[in-house]
Amino acid sequence: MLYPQQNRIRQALDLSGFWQFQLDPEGVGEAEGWARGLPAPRTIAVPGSWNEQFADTRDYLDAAWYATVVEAPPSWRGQRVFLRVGSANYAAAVWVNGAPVGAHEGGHLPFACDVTEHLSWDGPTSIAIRVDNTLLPSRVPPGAAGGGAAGFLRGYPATTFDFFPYAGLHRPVILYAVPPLHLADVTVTTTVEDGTGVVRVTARASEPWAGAGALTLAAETGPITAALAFADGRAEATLRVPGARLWGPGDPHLYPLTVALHDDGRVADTYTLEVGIRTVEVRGDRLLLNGEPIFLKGFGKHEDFPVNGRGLNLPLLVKDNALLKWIGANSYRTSHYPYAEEALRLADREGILIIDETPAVGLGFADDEGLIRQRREQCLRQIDELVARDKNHPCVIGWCVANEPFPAAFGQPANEDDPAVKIGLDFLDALAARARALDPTRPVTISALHGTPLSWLRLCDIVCLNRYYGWYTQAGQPAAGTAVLARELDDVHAALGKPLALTEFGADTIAGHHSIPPEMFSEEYQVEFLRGYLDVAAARPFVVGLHVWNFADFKTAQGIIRPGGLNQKGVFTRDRRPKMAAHFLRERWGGGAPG
Ligand code: GCB
Repeated sequence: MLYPQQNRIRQALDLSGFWQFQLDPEGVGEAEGWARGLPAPRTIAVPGSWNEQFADTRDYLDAAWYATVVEAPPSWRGQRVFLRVGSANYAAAVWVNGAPVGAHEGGHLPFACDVTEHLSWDGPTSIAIRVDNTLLPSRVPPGAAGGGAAGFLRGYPATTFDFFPYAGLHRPVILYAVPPLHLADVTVTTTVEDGTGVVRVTARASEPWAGAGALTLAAETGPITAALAFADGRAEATLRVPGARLWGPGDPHLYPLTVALHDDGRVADTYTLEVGIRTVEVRGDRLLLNGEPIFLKGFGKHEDFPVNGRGLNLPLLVKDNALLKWIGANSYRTSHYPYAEEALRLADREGILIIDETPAVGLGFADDEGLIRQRREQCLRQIDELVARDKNHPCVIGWCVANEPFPAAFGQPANEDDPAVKIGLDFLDALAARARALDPTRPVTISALHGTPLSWLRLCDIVCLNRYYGWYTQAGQPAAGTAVLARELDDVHAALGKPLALTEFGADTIAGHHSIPPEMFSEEYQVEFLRGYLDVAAARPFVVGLHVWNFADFKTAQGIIRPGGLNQKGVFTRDRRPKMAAHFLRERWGGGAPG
């Protein structure tokens, strides 16, 4: 699905702003006709989570309705008009002028409804979106009821995951118009042959159409063009860019590529993408970017900020990227769900490498078979939607298809003969295979918990490990923790011969709390803890990445291990002030000037 674009042919109207809002705890809205107007609305901001905008909605996760009105421009008549919801967490149903136009499950990926037949052309059109984020064991991520997650994580609200279950319309809602015959999809892949960038483009039309089109790539030496010949609605062409500037953290050069569809000799539709020419590859136990070994320095993050909740926050994206540069990081993982498309577009421009993760966190395999089947279907759908959304971003260097799946009991070492291990293997194999089938150009991984069966790790191109030796185990003894870590990394590498990355390691740290000798929760302890992990990794060339957990403190459910309802493993506070560890990492990673 192409991100809506405003150009001379395509029109897009961003409906971000103040909407009407009403909770529907009894689930009566549909029967009572709320799709045509809310009986007792209040005002809410979109995008944004509803949890922090009002006092009475903080822990509310059941159904709620959003409503607004819009006047469709008369010039759009005769076009096809779609309503695109960037992120409705978790399930959504949409009505236009009271008529149902679509529904979607899965909180972090966009969906679009064709609303052409339902718009008013001589007055306002009403839009209503019902969203609910009820924590159900059949959903992904699963809610705690019936799930097998760790009891200590089971706070309030009852999540199986360690972040607050923010709910609502988290990203822009956009009304957009395209011609009846239009470009429905574009796929770009790049390789490099003897310094020449090879850009392969596949374009798909909205119908099985035959006709012509064109590609134009704006190279520094002038436009490079190719003709497109559509047959059955599909066309392919290859562009060659001699002496291409390869995209990477040092020079994130983007080439504008315009795809045009010609009907009766005129441009019927056109769409422009920013293309980064680069290759990503796993060779032996190394990760290569543009044929050279690359070491990932960075973080697991969250979309999280006071008041906005998980809502798109453009200044925060800019600020966070500046802090990544300041600290000397070159990458992050979209833990534990796909981030806003705007984040990826910024990362494309700034040369930040991203491991793109699906919402598959908190999956256990000792549950009811029916539940596991439902989650599997949902996980596969989410991979389809994620790859469709993000495949053209050069910043995306890998797909992470699950975070910390666990066989029977969370965190317990697994026995390969355990039936839950086999069920999990089959499940995760299907996810990895789906990602590879959709996109053979990027490595696939799983971020794996301590005790994950080797058979599951074998599914990964890069083995990503989340480890907390010196925190959840070997508590208070960072050196004992790193000794365990060193042994385990050597064992896993000897068994699999693949590149390893530590995609989580960290210690909760209360900003301003100090102690000598270092004690848990102090800033000194966080530095000692991180230093130990960095040293172990530095001595092992097969470790190709270090992502500290976490970039910044973030909100969680309330529970006994999360004072203030915060996970405080950030090296920045929630409002982005550096802890001692941030300065330590900057020194180790050779950070830059304040951005
Ligand atoms: C993990 C999870 C992450 C948690 C983290 C922690 O393993 O992947 O979501 O926040 O541990 O701090 O406990």
